[in-house]
Amino acid sequence: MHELYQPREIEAAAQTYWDEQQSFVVSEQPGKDTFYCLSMFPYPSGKLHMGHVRNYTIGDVIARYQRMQGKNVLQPMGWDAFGMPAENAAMKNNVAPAKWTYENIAYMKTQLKSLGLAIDWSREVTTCKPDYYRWEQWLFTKLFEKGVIYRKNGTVNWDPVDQTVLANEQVIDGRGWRSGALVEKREIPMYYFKITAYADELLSSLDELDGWPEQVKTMQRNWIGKSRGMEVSFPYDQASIGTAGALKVFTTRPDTLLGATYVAVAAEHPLATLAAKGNAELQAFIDECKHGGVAEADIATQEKKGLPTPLFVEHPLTGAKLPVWVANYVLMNYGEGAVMAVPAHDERDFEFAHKYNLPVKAVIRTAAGDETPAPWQDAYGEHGQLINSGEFDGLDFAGAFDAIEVALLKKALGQARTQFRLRDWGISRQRYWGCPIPIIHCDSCGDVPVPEEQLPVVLPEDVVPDGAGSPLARMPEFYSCTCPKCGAPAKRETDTMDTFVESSWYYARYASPQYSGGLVDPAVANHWLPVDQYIGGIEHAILHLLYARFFHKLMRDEGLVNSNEPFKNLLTQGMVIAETYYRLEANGAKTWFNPADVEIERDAKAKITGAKLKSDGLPVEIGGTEKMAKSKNNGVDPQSMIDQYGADTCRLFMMFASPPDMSLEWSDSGVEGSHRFLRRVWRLAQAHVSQGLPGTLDQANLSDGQKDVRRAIHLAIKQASQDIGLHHKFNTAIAAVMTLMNVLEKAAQDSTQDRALLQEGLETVALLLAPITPHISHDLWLELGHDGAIIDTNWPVLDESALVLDNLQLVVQVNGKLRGHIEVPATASREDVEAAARVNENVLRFTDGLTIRKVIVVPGKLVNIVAS
Ligand code: ANZ
Ligand code: ZN
Repeated sequence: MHELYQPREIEAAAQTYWDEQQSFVVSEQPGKDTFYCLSMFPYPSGKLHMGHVRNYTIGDVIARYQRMQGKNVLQPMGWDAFGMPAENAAMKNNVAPAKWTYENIAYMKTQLKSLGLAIDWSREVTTCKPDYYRWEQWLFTKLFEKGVIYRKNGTVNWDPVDQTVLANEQVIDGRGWRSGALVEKREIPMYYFKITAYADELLSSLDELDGWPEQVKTMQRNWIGKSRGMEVSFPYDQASIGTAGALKVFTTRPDTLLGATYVAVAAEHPLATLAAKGNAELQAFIDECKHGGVAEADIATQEKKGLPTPLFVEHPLTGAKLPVWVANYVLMNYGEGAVMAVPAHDERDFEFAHKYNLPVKAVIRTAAGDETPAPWQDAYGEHGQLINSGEFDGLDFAGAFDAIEVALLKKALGQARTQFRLRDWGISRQRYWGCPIPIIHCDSCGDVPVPEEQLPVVLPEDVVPDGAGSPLARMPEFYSCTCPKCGAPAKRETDTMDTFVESSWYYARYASPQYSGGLVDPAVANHWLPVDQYIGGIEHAILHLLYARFFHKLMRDEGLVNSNEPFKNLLTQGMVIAETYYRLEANGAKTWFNPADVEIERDAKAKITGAKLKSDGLPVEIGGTEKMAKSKNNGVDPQSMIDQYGADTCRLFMMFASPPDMSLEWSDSGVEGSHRFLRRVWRLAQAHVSQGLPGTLDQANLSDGQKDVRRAIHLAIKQASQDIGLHHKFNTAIAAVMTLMNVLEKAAQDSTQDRALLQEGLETVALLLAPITPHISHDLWLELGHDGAIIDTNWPVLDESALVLDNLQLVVQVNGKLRGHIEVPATASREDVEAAARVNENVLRFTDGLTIRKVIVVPGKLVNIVAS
């Protein structure tokens, strides 16, 4: 054993051993408990960042711990390899996205391997490879035939200069991110997954996910947004509209029906189109509404604007004529694309009515009891008793809901309806680097799914996009084809799928990654699924997790899996944050400096007084800690840390610095501290091993001091087992091992018993650290004389008897005041304890001259002597 801890050497040796033994390659073993541990797979952006390292270390600690519990553990890894960054990099560097992506994957794989993750690499999946996406296309055709996927016109962001569709995040302040052109809304045919058909189940089965953070479930519930309301029809005023008919609206507040003072429709609504005929001003407004992003957040915050029309509708209960407005706050693809406006009780309507001087009629009594508070300062949005509503006056929300439904039903002008905020999932992207949509357009047969034997529709990999629309749409060699039904010349779809589609089912593919008979081999998939532990960033709390849950149900309904939910337990890891440093430039902009290039200045008490740039020695401002990000230049490259200290130090620091679900602050001194701790472990083990290994411990004959050491060993086992196994609190588990190390370093090493005890202690340290710092543990285990590898060893078993104390320390009080301590045998009777307390010298002193009235013994804790 080397005298010094040399991580580079021992890490290489451990990794070579695992590779040669194929230690992490797993197969189905009937009868053995399985544990499927999955970390969200990375996008191959170039190199690992700290967030990845944290995510994968957490997953690895859990996987290795479960393996030590004797379970058959599956921990796979792959690449979420399609997506826009590859296209952007391609344009910048003039390389094909495929080449860029595959090179990144190769590099990042070596990085992941250097972390020593217990991954079954034989199951690696890469979503941009045809052997992966062919199954996505296969499922697509099945779902298209079933009607779960359909095609209809959808609204997209259109960049008129770049002639391309933009994702919401590419629209910045209403303009295209590259061209700066004003973005337009455009209607184009798109494919949709009918996720709304599963809305109810996606909502209700959240209740079964006990192993998910409450916060994530709440976010999903809000996203799905179930609301019970009523659809209400406002008959057309034929004089102004010209035809018979009715304007349908959806409202969650039918109790406010008598407070409706106007109706408003979306710019795309047919009544808006009708009113705009021959009305240039209105047409211009409608066109303006079609500009700007389609993101909901933009719509919620934009200034409310509208124009009146000459059209009127009739109130369904009173027959009063209400004007029809066109308003930018009404969304076409929500509810009915029209609202009944109740300014007194709806925030948006209030703001609008205020601006355009529309009447406000209060129909709900406020909590303060106001009937007609005027002037109104704001809408009153709470539920309450009805007023100014004729026969409905005095009813509460529920009563009014039902009574108004009855009244509307009688006139066939309304009925209760449940509606979801969730929209169908539009998956068409007019981009190159994605999975081709397997549809062929034929003039006579329509949209024909590509037959199974013609799959996959392979994406050509040698294309360099130029940013102006999809290159596929300009490649006849890609899109020219014949119709599978009639054989006539036809055109292949050139849109690709949203990359969220690939990440919605990869976890299932890992079960049988090479299976060529289908998307999954159902028997094998059911052996492993659902995932026992899923780990990833909170940024995926909504979309990715919702889509994956949806896909699981789709796969279930195709007979591919038999569970209802994909992820039993979810751990959302916190952010990695670091200090930021900047200088204010003359133009007001900030230049950010990387922490590695900055030197901290401290006063005598080590308090930070300032910082300066290493290169020029001049001061920089300290900007506070923030999430590691390119924009603030505060990222620390994990590779440089691994190169300098080794993977184990890196892993130990990440797990020790904070619990996994909290944010982790980067600290150089924390890394150094972790490294020092591993060196201490090494030093103690080296000193021990160099004297030859001791014989077995004679447990029956331990001195008091030796019993204390053994108790420390088993206390550490107890603590670490609870912390890792039950709570995922790796930081406190590590603290328990550190406490044990303090004891072991001070323990006597004279007798053979002492040395046998230290052997048990060091073995325990190696085992408890094995999930966290697997390389050093691997080496120590061999040095401590074991033939087998620690990776095949079980987690240490707690010896309860070692925790039992021979003697107990009790607190002694006189009249409730602490007056001393006594040590008594753990087996002492109440009488013995009382007797020992009575003769304690402090007790004698404080009861001198008094009569002892009562002695209270709380076993194992204290004795209180009441004297007066
Ligand atoms: C009248 C009313 C009175 C409303 C009131 C609210 C408060 P959730 O809960 O999200 O489902 N709404 C309906 N369709 C809309 C559309 N296409 N664009 C914009 N807003 C629309 O919201 C339902 C409420 O959102 C509906 O109830 C409607 O306004 C509005 F005191 O109707 B309410
Ligand atoms: Zn045809």
